[in-house]
Amino acid sequence: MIQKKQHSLLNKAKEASDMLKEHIEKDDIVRIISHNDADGISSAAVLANALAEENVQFHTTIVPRLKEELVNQLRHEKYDLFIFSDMGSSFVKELNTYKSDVIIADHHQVSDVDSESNLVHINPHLFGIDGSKDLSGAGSSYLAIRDLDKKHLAYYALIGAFGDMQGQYGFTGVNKLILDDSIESGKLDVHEGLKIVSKETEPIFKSLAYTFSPPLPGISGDLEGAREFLERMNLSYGIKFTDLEDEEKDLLKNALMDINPDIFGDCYTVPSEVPRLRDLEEYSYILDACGKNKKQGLGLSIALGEKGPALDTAVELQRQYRDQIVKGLEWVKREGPVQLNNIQYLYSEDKVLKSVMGTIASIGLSVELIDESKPVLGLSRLHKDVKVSGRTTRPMVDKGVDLGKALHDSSNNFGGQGGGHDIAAGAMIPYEHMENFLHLVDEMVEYQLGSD
Ligand SMILES: [Mn+2]
Repeated sequence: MIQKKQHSLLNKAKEASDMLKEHIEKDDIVRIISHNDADGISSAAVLANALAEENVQFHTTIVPRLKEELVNQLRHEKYDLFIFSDMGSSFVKELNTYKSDVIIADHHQVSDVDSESNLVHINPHLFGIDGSKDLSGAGSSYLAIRDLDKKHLAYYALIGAFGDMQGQYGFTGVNKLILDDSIESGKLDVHEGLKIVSKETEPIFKSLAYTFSPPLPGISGDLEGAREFLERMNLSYGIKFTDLEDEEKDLLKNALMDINPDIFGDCYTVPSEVPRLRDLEEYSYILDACGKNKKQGLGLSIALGEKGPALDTAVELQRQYRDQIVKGLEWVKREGPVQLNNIQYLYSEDKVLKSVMGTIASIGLSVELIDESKPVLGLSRLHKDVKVSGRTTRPMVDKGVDLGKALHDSSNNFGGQGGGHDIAAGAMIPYEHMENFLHLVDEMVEYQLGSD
């Protein structure tokens, strides 16, 4: 069954590769539109790298959200092929009416509009495959170029998967197939080790405090907690992990595994990359930091091979971003979320907190600063609107919670927009309706839990 679904998806992807080949032969310039998060930037990167290798020119735009306005504007641009990656699945109706060819390589929820002959739509949901854990946007994008003999680019799809929190507990489904491609290409190395970040670049207390997945309760996001933890073992917290003696590494490994056994496991590295980008999960965090700081172009240029000062700038953005998350988690620890009956939410007008609200909602949940028995919404006000990021846990989804649906329906009710996955979703709503919106989401989650 699973094999059959994958097979149908791969057939669809082959149609995209065939469409691409036609345009490559005609020397067309390809227009790429992608999303500004780590997955979206990785999606653009896998496509752009493939096109560059074929000596095809491309023009890329990376946006925070695909709006109808942009979709209607793009149709007037004189390109023969448009590729929408990590987005586009909700605009099949509009894209069907383009005069040019279109490829959508997405993994978000789909509407039930059939594609016209100018459009190839790659999306795991169309084939009964779960796009929240088995394939990312970058994965869909990779599938679109896979048939052009591009297995050496497969690791970008894994970076995207990490960006969408799909690889943290191992790769499954189509992601596993992509992992195998990547290993087969000789680019990727998989080995067991401690899954802590910046092992070669940061003092160890920071490596620990900046490790959010797997979560280390009491240490993740807590510089003080991380320092005390190391001091209790008489380990010097100021040196890098790679500078520890072997027996110190073992001591640390055992102590960390007592907190969370998942901290020791498969590490995915690309040895041919520069040290800072060698670990794929960390690569995704750097792209994420670029996107969050509206420097998506910088992220893309790094993924297209630019290093040196560009990478230094990105690493500095990552450093600032990590500091903001730590500040945010300290705030969560102090204040805690506001409780409704079936959901809880975080809201602040503080400029720094606002910018990381979705992230701290998600990390707060995983490091057990936030009670996981209720979905959490992170709310940040942007002028007249409020941006909502919702997160819950797999056990809550198993009990019936579907945040994508709850946020979609509730936001529509108040003139907003929303949607996403069952476990993670987002919305944009008018600020004036925030209170009512929250109560409606609360009721919907109650209904979802009760009706199961
Ligand atoms: Mn994505």
